[in-house]
Amino acid sequence: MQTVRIIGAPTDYGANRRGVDMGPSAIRYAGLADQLSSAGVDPVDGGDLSVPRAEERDPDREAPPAGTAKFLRESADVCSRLADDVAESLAAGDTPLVLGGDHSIGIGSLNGAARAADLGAIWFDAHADLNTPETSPSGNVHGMPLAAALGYGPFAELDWAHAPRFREENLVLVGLRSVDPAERELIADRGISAYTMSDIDDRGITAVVEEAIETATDGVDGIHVSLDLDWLDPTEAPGVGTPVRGGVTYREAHSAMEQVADVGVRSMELVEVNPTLDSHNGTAELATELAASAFGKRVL
Ligand code: 4U7
Ligand code: MN
Ligand code: MN
Ligand code: MN
Repeated sequence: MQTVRIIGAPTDYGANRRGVDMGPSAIRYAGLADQLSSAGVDPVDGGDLSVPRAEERDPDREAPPAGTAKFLRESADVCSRLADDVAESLAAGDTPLVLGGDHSIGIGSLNGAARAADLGAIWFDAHADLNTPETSPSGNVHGMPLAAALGYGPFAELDWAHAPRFREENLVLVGLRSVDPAERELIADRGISAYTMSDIDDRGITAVVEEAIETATDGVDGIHVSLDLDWLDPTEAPGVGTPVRGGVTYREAHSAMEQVADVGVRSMELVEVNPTLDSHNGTAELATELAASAFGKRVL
């Protein structure tokens, strides 16, 4: 039986507001272990990484100098430990499931995954997360993980974050509807595979995800799935810090996760669940259901 190793990364250093650090608790409380068991995998909970509270760290977080990232050092510290845990769990033959926390932790999970296996990645998100401190309109690191994973920006210079990295050709963004000018330029210049909500409108979720899987898996051993809950429409997932109208529906999200399950998910993260903005823990619950679909849960 496939062992899914749950790793909590309760950060909110990278987000635009507090509360997303409660994500791992909320997702567990919503029944993650039972959902995974019902998907036919064996969940093993490795607990949470220890993450000092933001207030203890940087009273100036609201006003960082332009062109810098808020909590860069703190984010890098968590990500370096997370990368070790992800790499270790893959090396042991397990499937890491990282619970965020804000999406800055993607820097750690992608780095750890790339160290231990040759993978592609599908980034399900309303946003491109391709900023660097120089291009970011906000200074928030949760808008930078994909750029960092590809070697852009200051994270790439950290000792632990050196290559191996994900290859740009095996990286696919799905569901975009909020992209900053510099991100748009990077996608065009580098020819990064990206599907907007309009592509999903035109072609349907199944065709888009099928193509995304083909690209992500081309020449590698499997995929990492990064699921930012703001990928879904805010009516389905209100408990996120940066909601954007016009996201995928509940059924489209499940359908996409069922498709990735068919090729096999080697590594996954569920990020950006913010319980302080949620309604009756519904977004956390949705995250558990989508994880179950991604690990093979079926009705019949
Ligand atoms: B998330 C943003 F400007 N692009 O960089 C930024 F719109 O992990 C949002 O996808 C980033 O939720 C959202 O701050 C990061 C903004
Ligand atoms: Mn994101
Ligand atoms: Mn997002
Ligand atoms: Mn967000």
